[in-house]
Amino acid sequence: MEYKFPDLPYAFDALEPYIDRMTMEIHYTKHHKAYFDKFTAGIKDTDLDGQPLETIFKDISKLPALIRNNGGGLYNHSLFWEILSPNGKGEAIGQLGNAINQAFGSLDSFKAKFGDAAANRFGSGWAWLLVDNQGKLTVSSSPNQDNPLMDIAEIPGKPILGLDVWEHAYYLKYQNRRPDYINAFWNVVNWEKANEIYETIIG
Ligand code: MN3
Repeated sequence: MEYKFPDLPYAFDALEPYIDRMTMEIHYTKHHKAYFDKFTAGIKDTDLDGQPLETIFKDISKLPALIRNNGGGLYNHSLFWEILSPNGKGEAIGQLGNAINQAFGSLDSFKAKFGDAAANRFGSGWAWLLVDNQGKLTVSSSPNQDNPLMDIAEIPGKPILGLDVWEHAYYLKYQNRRPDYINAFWNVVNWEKANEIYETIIG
């Protein structure tokens, strides 16, 4: 397969006022693009070239940091853009909505738990909603550009929602106020897409 730098599914200013235009533009065209370029350059002359990222992540502990950091950056941002939407604001729907209620008690208690994971991730990283390897819906966070698909993950599994808590994701608008950015995130979550991902995972 050929690696793809995905289109942004909406305009740079579509998530205003929750995520500002300039942050989106720099985040997508500079940060995400750099992960893509460095990953594709780094993987090119190895025998893993063309392998799906999910396959590469299963053995990431044996691979160079360049592949881990940039492959993670490529995957994580591709998912991130997909689970955001200017038509967010909704409630978790479908089978995912039911599973969230079952696993966390309510959507609000899920948001609190996910928000804690995002706020307490020291330095740069991501917060995740994932299905763990026992099939259970759970919350985790990871440093840098690691993710739950990697063999080094604290809680391995399949990601549904990821929230980027690197300062480059929020500093222009929110500066040191990461919790405000986390709260704003809930206004732009694409629950339809999240449910689609969940239903694909559980088959
Ligand atoms: Mn980022």
